[in-house]
Amino acid sequence: MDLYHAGRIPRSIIPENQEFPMLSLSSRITPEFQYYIRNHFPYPSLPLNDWVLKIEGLVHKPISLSYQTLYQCPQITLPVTMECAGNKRAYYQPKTKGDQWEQGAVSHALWTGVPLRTLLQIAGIMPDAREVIFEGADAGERVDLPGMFPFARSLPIEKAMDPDTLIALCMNGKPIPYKHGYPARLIVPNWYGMASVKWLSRIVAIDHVFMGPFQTNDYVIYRSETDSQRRPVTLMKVNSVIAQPTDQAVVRRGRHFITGTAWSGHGLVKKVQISFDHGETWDQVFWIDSEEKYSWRRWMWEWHVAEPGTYTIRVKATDDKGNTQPLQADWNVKGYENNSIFQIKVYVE
Ligand SMILES: Nc1nc2c(c(=O)[nH]1)N[C@H]1C(S)=C(S)[C@@H](COP(=O)(O)O)O[C@H]1N2
Ligand SMILES: [Mo]
Repeated sequence: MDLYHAGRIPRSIIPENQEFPMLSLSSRITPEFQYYIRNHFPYPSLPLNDWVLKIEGLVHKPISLSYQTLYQCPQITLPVTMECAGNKRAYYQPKTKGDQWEQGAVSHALWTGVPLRTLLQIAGIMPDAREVIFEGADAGERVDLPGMFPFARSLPIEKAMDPDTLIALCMNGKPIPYKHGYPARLIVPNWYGMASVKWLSRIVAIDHVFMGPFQTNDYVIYRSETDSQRRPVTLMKVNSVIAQPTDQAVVRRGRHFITGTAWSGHGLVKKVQISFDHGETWDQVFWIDSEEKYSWRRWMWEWHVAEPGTYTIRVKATDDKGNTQPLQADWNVKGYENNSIFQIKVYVE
């Protein structure tokens, strides 16, 4: 396996935020010790003996599920690439407020759990339910509003009833690590990570639009404070990264492997292209991984370079809906959804 066990890259200490060390991308599945971590609050303390998952609101029979009961429900396993909406924020010009994530606020794991839909059906979801709220056990203050808030997010009822929206209990075949949401977290394939609420404690079906601050203040795209065209962050945009070599690397003439990965929340990744001439011509890279729903695909390019000089390498991904990475992503106040074409400079000596 890995020769070099690079750990996560810290972005903030409390709350704990850490990147996946993209440079050491060596397996499709991110090992637990490298999977990125994104928290809004300090970790909650959750004694498992007392833990139950409540399902209430617009349901005929509100229920409280113990860990054991959940575990006994039929489960499925899905590979899911999860990216934080703030990934690559550090590359926006002008810079925006918030943790300066480079390219590692993204990871890939196998998640095993009970389809949420099964549980909503057991509780008897009512026909007038429009959204479902998911509340985490972590809570704290915000700088922009008075009071205490739990981390809570909602999904439209259609996404909540999608057979692949999971109440996950296991990550990579083991109970979910504490930092990733033990005992149970939501997994919303194809959506940016904020939707996948960790340390789930309560699920509430409602007939209106949820207005919690993690729904209406954060994870909203707007281009200025007065922008009237606001929209919520939902599906992950098509995106890619170059894992190796690193930007500004100095290498010898000869043969080098350029490697990376690509994903899209809108569909399957169909193409990753590489350019050495400022985007004039593009070549299709070679796949390391197969095409798989909800999954990133690693790729590589064997680069033979005979001439010393400065080389600019660009990579862009395209999905099966025809979405492709733009030269310049849509800048927005909160610095979300940066999927600009990735570019590095390499010096050959
Ligand atoms: N309860 C809770 N769930 C949460 C968060 C949080 O702060 N609290 N952060 C969200 C965000 S913004 C992301 S990107 C993912 C990160 O999941 P991870 O820490 O397992 O990588 O969790 C989401 N779920
Ligand atoms: Mo996130």
